[in-house]
Amino acid sequence: MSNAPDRKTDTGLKEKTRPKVEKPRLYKVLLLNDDYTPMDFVVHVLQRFFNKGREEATRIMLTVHYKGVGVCGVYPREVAETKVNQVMDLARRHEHPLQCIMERE
Ligand code: TYC
Repeated sequence: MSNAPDRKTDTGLKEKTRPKVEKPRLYKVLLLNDDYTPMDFVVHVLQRFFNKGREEATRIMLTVHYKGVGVCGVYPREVAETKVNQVMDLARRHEHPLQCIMERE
């Protein structure tokens, strides 16, 4: 919010144009419900790729199961893309129809 020099990024050098430090645009990674992917598999995915503990992973899985969609996490674009690809790849290899998508915050 403040325009004061940032303690961590100010180089102390005199510059005519300040180097622009862009805050990365963030993307939500979402899981979509389906009728066939086993609940245990979804919990495993949330633990493995989204660093959730068993309890939170189960809570997110049940949100998706009952509401149709749920947020796994929020990340910069490349990180979100990697996670979507990891989930889709594992689901494909296990022949589950699980869908994982990303959406601008
Ligand atoms: N609806 C699935 C079932 O009853 C479980 C499920 C949860 C599937 C979340 C996908 O993203 C999902 N086995």
